[in-house]
Amino acid sequence: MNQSDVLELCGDLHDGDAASMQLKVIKYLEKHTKSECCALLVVSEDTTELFCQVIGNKLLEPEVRFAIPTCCLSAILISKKTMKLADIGEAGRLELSQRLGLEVKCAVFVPVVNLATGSAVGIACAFNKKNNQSYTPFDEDVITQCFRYTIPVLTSTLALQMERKLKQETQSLLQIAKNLFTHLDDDTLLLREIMQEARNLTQAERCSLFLVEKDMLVAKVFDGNVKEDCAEVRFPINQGIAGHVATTGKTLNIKDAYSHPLFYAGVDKETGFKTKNILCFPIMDNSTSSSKIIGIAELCNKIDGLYFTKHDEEVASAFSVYCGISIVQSLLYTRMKDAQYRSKLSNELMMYHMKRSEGVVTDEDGLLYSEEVKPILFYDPLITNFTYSPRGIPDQETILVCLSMFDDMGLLNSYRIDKRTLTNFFLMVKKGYRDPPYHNWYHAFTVGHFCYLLYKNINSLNSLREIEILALFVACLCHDLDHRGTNNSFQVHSDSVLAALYSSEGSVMERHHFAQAMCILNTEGCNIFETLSRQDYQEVLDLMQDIILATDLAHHLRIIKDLKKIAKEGYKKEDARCRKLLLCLLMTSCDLSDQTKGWKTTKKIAELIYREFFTQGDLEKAIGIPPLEMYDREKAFIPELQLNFLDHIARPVYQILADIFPEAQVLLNTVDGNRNMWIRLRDESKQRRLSSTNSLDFFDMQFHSETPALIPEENNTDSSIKEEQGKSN
Ligand code: 9GA
Ligand code: ZN
Repeated sequence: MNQSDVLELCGDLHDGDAASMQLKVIKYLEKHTKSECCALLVVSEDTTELFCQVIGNKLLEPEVRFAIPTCCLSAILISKKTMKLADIGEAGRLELSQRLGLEVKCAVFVPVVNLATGSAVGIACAFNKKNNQSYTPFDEDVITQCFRYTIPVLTSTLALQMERKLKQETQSLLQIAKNLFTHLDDDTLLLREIMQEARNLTQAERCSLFLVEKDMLVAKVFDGNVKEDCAEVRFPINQGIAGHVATTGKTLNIKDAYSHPLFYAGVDKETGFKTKNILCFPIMDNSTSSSKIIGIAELCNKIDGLYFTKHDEEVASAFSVYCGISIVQSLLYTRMKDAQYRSKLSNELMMYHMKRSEGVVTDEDGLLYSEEVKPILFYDPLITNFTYSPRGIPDQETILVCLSMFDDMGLLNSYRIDKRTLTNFFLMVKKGYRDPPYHNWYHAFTVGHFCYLLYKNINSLNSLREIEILALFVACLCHDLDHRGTNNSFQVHSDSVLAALYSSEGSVMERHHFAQAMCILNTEGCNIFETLSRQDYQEVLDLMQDIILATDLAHHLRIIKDLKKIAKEGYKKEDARCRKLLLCLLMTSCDLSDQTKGWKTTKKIAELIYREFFTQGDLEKAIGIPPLEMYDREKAFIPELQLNFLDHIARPVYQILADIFPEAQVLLNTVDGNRNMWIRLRDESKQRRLSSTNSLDFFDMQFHSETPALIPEENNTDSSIKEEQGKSN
């Protein structure tokens, strides 16, 4: 043997590519052992297989692989001794001939040992020595010597190649993750994608995917070529190979399906598919701290190979993480969409019934649409006075009065709003109120009317832009839509749906009132703003939102300092922020305007308010929350509470209003008049309370929720009160 030949070979191994290096080594061996062909079988990284990438001058793609435990050559790896063809027997000869694609007539197998570790890293094979000669110890020596010098560079190149392959796989996994995450909106497509990617990754012929549903495994989507349009398949979670994986959570890599006790051959018989080996792995939901099995993937028949490798198991386990995430997300997405549709549907249904239900848009109401809008004074010559309480206007007339007020403010004309649409809108808003004692349509109507009073009685309000007037008036009518007679704190503490929707932003009810207003505007035939330009449309909605949110006392308390500053320094109509604050103040003065009417109205309103408050208090007691004093019919002392409310909330509002607009001074005077009445009542009640109570005093209602009697009625000249009494009795 020529040492310089080996050296020359070594010098030539600079390719950096394992296959072409092997080609050179094998060519060298063939030449120096005078063989028809040579091959190198390399032990896989996990030491379970021998693989062959090159045979003779042929590159094998894919590589040919032998399972070490069953391979006829495995004895060589253990003994590290050379063997001849005779040593592996006829069966071995046939196996090699078949798998390597040549007729083996004579052979020598030499172990390739890593001298550093002493372990066998491969087997060099020389086949069919030319001229029908046999292999000699000299040939064996040629082979051993050759590898002695080439094996370091060969193994490191193979390792490098492995590394590169891993890197590529990681990258393709990431690409797959990206693909999976783009199908989160369609679970059928997602499952198909998962199955296809799983097959590609592991080189499997077939993939089945089962989702865990209660105690069943369910397959709804099937692999491309099998069972095209089949209904779903389901079986108990403890059945078969998939069932085993679903219950243990451990991957099963089955090399020979038919010899596995859990394998059920029935499906093969039915489909004509021949299952050889199976890689079955769980798909977990790791979204919560306790991970849960949500699905099973079953891969069948490794293509062009023996069975699934340890490496395939690893790839599958990485892949299954992405599957888990995407399936969980997709299911969440579907559920979310579902909830969205449900809520949309219930809104539509609600709107439908609001429009259709009797008494709203009936024939008698035809006049609502046909007649001209009447001048506002037609309804009452005093209707434009601050002292007028609109609570006396009959229920059926309120819509017509709204139309007249709207028209009288010039809004119908300015915005070319369709009268029919406006009527629909008002009707819908009216219908949008429930019937608690206080927060009903009459409250909204009086608040809207007070807005109209401000417009009529305060000259300098024409410094507001018309769109601001429009937004304020519409917001007044909408500002308590769908009120349930309970406050924000109650929503939160009773875990209401509204709290779930809005509690993170605060102003729970107010956000709901605005959302309801939007809902009405989005109902066909009710969008009074449809004729507005895009810009005006956006602005009027923004204004409405700000104004409605300003009816939350918490908001008012946040801005009261700024309002007081405006009162002191004067209102600058050019300043946008100043105008916004003013709109908030105007809204709150509308909301509390019952306090600016005569004593009878004020008193009546107190009764309605406390009936509503005490009902909430009863509900709070029922769910184990101690109510605040003013909600507790057993603790509240009404005159004292009213004085507190007037002194700290209502009076300052009208004080600021009067500071800015002198015309509003009369309002403050009335509030003060009512305040004096509450002082009298407080002092009288205190005396009466000491001298044991009379059944007709207003504490009655605190103890008997169903008896609304409050204070003995005075002789009534204000027509407005009669209506309200009719309602409450
Ligand atoms: N604390 C005291 C009282 C009202 N009398 C009391 C009234 C509304 C309101 C906007 C929470 C609380 N309250 N309410 N409220 C009233 C009449 N009365 C007596 C003891 O109309 N209250 C509406 C509001 O904020 C703002 F910014 F306008 F001032 C504050 C209160 C109601 C019913 C929503 O509280
Ligand atoms: Zn209100």
